[in-house]
Amino acid sequence: MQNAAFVTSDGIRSAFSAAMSEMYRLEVPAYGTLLSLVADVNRQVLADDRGRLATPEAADSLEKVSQERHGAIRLGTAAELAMARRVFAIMGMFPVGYYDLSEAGIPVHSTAFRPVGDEALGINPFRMFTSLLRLDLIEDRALRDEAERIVSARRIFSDAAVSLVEKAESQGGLDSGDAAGFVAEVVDTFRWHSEASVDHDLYRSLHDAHRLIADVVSFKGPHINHLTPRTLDIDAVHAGMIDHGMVPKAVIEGPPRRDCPILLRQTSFKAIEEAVSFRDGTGKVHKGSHTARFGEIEQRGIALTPKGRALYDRLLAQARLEVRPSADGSNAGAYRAALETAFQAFPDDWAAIRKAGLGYFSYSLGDTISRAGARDDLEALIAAGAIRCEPIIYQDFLPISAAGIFQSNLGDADAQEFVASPNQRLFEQALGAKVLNEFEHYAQIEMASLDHCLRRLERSASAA
Ligand code: OOG
Ligand code: NI
Repeated sequence: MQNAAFVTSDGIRSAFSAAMSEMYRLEVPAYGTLLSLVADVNRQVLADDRGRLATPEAADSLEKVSQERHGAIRLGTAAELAMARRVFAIMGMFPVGYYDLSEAGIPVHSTAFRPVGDEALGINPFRMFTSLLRLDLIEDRALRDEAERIVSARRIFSDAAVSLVEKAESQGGLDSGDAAGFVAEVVDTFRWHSEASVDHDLYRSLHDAHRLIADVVSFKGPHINHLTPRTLDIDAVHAGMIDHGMVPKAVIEGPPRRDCPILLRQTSFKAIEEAVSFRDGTGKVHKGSHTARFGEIEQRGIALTPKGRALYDRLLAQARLEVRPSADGSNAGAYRAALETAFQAFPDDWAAIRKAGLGYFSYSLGDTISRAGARDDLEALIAAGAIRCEPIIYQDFLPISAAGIFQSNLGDADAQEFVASPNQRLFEQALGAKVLNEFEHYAQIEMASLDHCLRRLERSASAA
């Protein structure tokens, strides 16, 4: 039983995401512009009642619909990742999924800390896409050692943050004063630093090894690199960005626009160039710049089963083989067409998706009471209106999309090749915990909802 004086973990997460949003709007004004564009488009969609078509989720209030759904940070060491896990646990966010980005030329592997369970997701779905730098992928030995030395020496979480984590863990929660202090300390961890912690020469070498390495190693802390509100019409927001002075990435990542949305579609405005000062050993200041922070939007659809996901992966690969989206957007139309053509092979009808075993659904009792209860009769029960089904929304991420988001914000020119080397075991060792397997998780939700319905029907059948 949680002490009544404690703030719930959902409450702490909500306060955290609101405070992050406020900080980011102040730090990156273009992000504030993006938020108002998203709110305008969402308002329009809800007014047109296209919302029901655009999203399988029931329409929430405009404010809730348009809230941030995720952010992203990049960490430098196993110790930082392990501490981040403890910090996020206090906000009811747990590591789900393993994403290997080395395959796409990005020297990181990642997870998403997120709320698990309908109730928590309903209160506030904020997730943090969290990447761990893989210095093992830097070829230059001396540079790798130096980068390692720098990140190992820094402390990204304040003493106050760490002691509040310990306090929360030992007493099982935080009262409102401590919770507010905790949120302030954690938000501070993800603040931007306009002074680099390395000199400009080292920054250049790190940058030449990979821009992402410079981004992680050159600063005192892991600045939040983007936040992502939810939109009900990603195509409209993408198109509207230009009119509002933002430079959108060339293409929307993920599946094409469909009647029955699947997985996740996302796009962003490109990272802005920000002034940074670098101090050398003699105290001389070099004025330079760094490009890392951007704003993103997302639109989610149904969670796919392994079978559905394999089909998605195959169709995406097919489209990308035909047209590889180029960074300057010159073939964006051709890419969109290739994507649409490829995805004609993916059923665009909820019943067909369900019957083919491509997506996860949650089952609930319908209005009609039926006497039947056997699992084989599921289709008959659905047809009779005794059982209703609804798509389960995908709450996770997609590695190829994530790579596209990383890439377009690192400067598209210098895409690099690494040997794909997923290493979930090493990642979990650093994290100090196992990540939840997202497919197993969705399957469990589906199964539990179905079991619940069938048991209720069986009971009412035997009572009749
Ligand atoms: C994370 C990029 C991945 C997403 O939405 O797929 C991501 C990063 O740039 O650090 O946030
Ligand atoms: Ni993102």
